[in-house]
Amino acid sequence: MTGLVVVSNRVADPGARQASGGLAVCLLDALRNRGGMWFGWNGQLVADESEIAPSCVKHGRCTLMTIPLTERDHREFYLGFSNEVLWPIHHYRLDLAHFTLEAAEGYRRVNARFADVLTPHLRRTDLIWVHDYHLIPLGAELRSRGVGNEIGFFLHIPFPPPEVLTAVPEYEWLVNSLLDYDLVGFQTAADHANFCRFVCEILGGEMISTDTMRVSGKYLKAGVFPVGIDVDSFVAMAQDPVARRRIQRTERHGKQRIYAIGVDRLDYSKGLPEKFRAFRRLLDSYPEDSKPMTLIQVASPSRDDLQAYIDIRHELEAMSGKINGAFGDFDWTPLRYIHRSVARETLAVHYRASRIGLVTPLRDGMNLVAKEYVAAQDGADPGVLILSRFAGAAEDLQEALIVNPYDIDEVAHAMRRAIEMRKEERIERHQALMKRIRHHDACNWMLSFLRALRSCRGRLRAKLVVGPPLALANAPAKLIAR
Ligand code: GDG
Repeated sequence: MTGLVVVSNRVADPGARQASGGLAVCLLDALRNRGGMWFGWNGQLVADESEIAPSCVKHGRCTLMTIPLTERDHREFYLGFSNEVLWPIHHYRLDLAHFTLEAAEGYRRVNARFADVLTPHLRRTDLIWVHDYHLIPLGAELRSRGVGNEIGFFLHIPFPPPEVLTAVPEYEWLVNSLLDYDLVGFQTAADHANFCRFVCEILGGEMISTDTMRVSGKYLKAGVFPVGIDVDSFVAMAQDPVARRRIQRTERHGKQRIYAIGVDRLDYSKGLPEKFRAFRRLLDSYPEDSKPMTLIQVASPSRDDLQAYIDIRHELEAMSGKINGAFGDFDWTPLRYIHRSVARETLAVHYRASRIGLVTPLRDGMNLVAKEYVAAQDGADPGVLILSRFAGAAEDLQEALIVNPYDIDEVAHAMRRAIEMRKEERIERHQALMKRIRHHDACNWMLSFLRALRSCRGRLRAKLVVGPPLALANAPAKLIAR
């Protein structure tokens, strides 16, 4: 029977099922049902490569295999290339990218090591599914070790147009390495179109059909697989009576308020300073006699050893202090800024208690918070989702109030509109959004990707021209030599 092998930078913890997102739960269930393995970094650091040994833990038919990284790997592969080059560039932030040859080499080295460790554990019939920007060249590394299995890759973050990508030194090599996968999946049609443009305009490939391309004698499928959530688990969590009672107790002591909620990793791509500015604009223009409005912003800590993340944290702390200082009162804190991770159930209940879900990233692959907010609403009296046009989710969730997050007047106006919106319109919009998030839920995402990958079996491989793996053949001399 075909087994599934999932590879990602970090591996989900099956013991923390409740805390995990829908994607992790879905993948773990699939691994348990069909048998398989999840391979990745265990989050630990060791001083030297000689200390790296894989450790395997069995959970029924699913094996979790993990390895540590060295401190140097962490600096070069994880922080350096993945998060200081690929993350900013893929989020259109060329100004924040810091490229060094050491980081690029560390990236290649760790991908090669992942392939070395994984290859002996693969069976011929396994389907291999590689995730995200940390592991773009892993497929090419596996091919160079003789792995002929179907290998798919899914990019969770945006794929920018060639005009942005070509600014990265080594990018041609990197995108070339994607050609060794059988299937490459993207969040949105816009990302898919950008990738097709890159392959055709920069690499000289051609489209054979809407989802198949040929480049240098190789065939590759690329498709759109929008990530979703486990809708029912969020519906259930949002109605949890214990958590609800806790919120009601807190609120009883305060005046009746209107809440808006934002939940984001503290990342510059999420548009948090712009969101705070828009909120301030709303407070400035708010009629005196209306109910006080409170924005709850959870900004969970993320990559806080990188300067760009430290800078934005300081900026947000200063902004929230200024807003509360200028507008707050003895019984009102307009902005509740929470810089720590909050339990998932608590998030769900707060989503439900908030009239507005404020999801305004400057750029985002999909954005699951938008879908979680919709799932958590009371269908009989739902809140309103305000969604950035630059989140992948906006391609589908058209019944949200779609805004330009850079335009703080537009966002402030959308908040006013959400507060004043009649219940009938809110219900109508919510029903349409629920249909959409159910249609593209976490399990559909996984099943449709795996179906497409399985359908590559033999079909594309048979057309392969025998020769050295393209990605390695084209690797920049300086990268190979060093
Ligand atoms: C990447 C892409 C793409 C956040 N704070 C807390 C918490 N969260 C949870 C949310 C949500 C998840 O983390 C965040 O998911 P997003 O999709 O919003 O964003 P990224 O983390 O940037 O994810 C993104 C995603 O991959 C999937 O492909 O959609 O575009 O950037 O589930 O609820 N969860 C808990 N406490 C928090 O404080 N428990």
